Amino acid sequence: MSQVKTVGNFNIFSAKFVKSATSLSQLPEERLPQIAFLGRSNVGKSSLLNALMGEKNLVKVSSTPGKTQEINFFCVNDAFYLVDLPGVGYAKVGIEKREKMASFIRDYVERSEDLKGVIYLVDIRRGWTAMDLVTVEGLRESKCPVLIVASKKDKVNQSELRENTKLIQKKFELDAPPIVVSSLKKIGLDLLWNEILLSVSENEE
Ligand SMILES: Nc1nc2c(ncn2[C@@H]2O[C@H](COP(=O)(O)OP(=O)(O)O)[C@@H](O)[C@H]2O)c(=O)[nH]1
Ligand SMILES: [Mg+2]
Repeated sequence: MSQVKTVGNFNIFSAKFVKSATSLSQLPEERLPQIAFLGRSNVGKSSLLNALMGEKNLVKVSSTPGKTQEINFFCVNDAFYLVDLPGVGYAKVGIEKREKMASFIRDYVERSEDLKGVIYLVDIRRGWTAMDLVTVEGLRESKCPVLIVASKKDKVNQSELRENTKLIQKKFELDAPPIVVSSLKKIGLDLLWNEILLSVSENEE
């Protein structure tokens, strides 16, 4: 029953959906390090979580953008949580709901003591919006480690890849070019797992 999966160099003994939360009182009871995935709706957060965990449908990939309204927790190897956050700034859900979601995400980021970092996704082909820049700035201000990752590598050719990687590095003021991944083609998952494992093991007694 318990089949070990290997993604990149990382062995996954178990990957489970734990719970959905729509308020801070609903966070998982078990205290484990958390790594959260954030970015605009449709940028590929849920697909990336599935790819990282070697799953196809554990995380729901919605055909309706902006539908995920809750924070979903997935536990890997009974050791840490990967957290699927709702897409930021999706226009069609209405200003009130959007504000509510934004403040819930902000509260979660500021108050979750177990949050070790946020992986912020930007579509390599579509690039960023002002909303992305503001959100990342906000995370940095609240002292939350942010890793910018560019998604959907399979959608660009070599020259677009070079160009857009450079632009993202510059715009988000990164010391090094962002990791570029493709959930579809399973590219870059090894690099990303390395970063995640570093973050969840930091400050471990
Ligand atoms: N070509 C390509 N499409 C992707 C990739 N990752 C996600 N998608 C597609 O982008 C859409 C949004 O993906 P989803 O994971 O639901 O994004 P989320 O809203 O950020 O959770 C879906 O149609 C996915 O199939 C990728 O690496 N390559
Ligand atoms: Mg999603």
